Amino acid sequence: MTTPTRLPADFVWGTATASYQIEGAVDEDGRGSSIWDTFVRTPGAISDGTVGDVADDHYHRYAEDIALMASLGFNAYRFSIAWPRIQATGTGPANQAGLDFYRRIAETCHENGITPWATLYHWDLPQALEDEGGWLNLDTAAAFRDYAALTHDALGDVIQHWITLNEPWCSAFLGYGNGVHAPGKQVGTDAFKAAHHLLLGHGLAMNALRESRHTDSILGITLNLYSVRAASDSEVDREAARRTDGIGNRLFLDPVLRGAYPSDVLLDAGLSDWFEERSGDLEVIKAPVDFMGINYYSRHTAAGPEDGVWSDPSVPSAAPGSENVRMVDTGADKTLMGWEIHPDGLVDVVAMVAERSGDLPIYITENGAAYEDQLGADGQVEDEERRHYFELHTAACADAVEQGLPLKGYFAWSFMDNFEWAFGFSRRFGIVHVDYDTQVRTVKKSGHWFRDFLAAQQG
Ligand code: GBH
Repeated sequence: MTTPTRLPADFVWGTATASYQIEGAVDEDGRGSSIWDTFVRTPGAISDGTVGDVADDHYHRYAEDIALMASLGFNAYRFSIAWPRIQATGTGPANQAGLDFYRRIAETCHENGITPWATLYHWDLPQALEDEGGWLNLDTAAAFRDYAALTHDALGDVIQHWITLNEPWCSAFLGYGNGVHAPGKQVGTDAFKAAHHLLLGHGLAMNALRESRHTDSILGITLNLYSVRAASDSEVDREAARRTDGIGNRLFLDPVLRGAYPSDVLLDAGLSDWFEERSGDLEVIKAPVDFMGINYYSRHTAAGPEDGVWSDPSVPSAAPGSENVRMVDTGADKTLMGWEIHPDGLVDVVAMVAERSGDLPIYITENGAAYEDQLGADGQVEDEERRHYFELHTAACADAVEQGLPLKGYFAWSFMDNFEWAFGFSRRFGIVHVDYDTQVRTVKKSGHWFRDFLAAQQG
């Protein structure tokens, strides 16, 4: 892009966070424990051995945090609601103190001219539900519907935008496939069943929210999508790309938007019969959404097994059925996560969704980069690489809009440094630096860049 990026005046510009990554206060006001409270105490689960008990202490500092995002010029804030704050054990009546906290967040947003976007599930399942099988248990889908309905009923007057699930691929395949995320289980192809129960929970919640008294709510789901291509034209590499696209994209997009599972994916996993018996659930899963959310970070270049032999899909992996898929290093620049920087992939995934959903509004609900940040002696964080990443990806948003794709907004991940799941505090994604000893927030160069960029959008 040579011309400065300029998007429509009504384009949504936000930042995003998630409850367990920022809130802390894990024992306050009746919050129950979640699978992440348990998982972080499993030896070896978190690379730096840290836990999210305090994190960014956002539970107590939300007002200054929201004021800071407003001062940078953002007009939306995507946060998540911790299920165990609303229902300590995942079922039963709502905990008023939990609801009150999120009402304060929403009201503080409004006072600051920011539109609140609530995600109902960003991975912190109540531990009591995991004890009953978690997402492997069909009942969890109904429990999620009940939780979603009572939360939306209580807060629908101050929150209009709702996202049911964040990245069900991660919950299913990192939580129950390779076990890198909570609850840390490795159940082989049963991880596909977790995916189905998550999607069913989404559909049940969609229907419940749709029927509620808050008829002006705007409802959607967030998927992490893969911009995938084959490493070469060889049959085995094209097969690798098909499998990656199948599990990473089509397994979630097709049921939500077309009411059907991709048959090749079920066949790979040897689960066609299991899914056939549950095909009635697809009526629920395809409940119409008002928008689609996409979390986009990177492109994946897939190659197949060198010997051309596909292994048994019951071997634990992030994506059962794709054990032998190798992600090839193309030599492109990468972030500290090792994720390739490929801004055009953002346009690819928006186009992938638009192809299935027509004119439905699409939002990038997360996009961002981890880098090693140093707080300078002068109190500056010179995160030029992150600034550049955001410059490239906001320009890609402009490209998507220019191409006529229905992209309506963008949320930077993340507002501030936070607990990066299996990496603990060792990876920073914030446009605001957090000193975990003092809880002092310092706007990074990337944050200042956003402030100027957003001001120019208005000018
Ligand atoms: C998001 O997940 C989360 O929603 C957010 O909470 C988190 O902090 C943020 O990203 C940063 O990690 O195939 O080996 O290349 C993103 C999860 C990351 C899942 C990339 C798929 C591919 C790993 N995605 N990952 S690999």
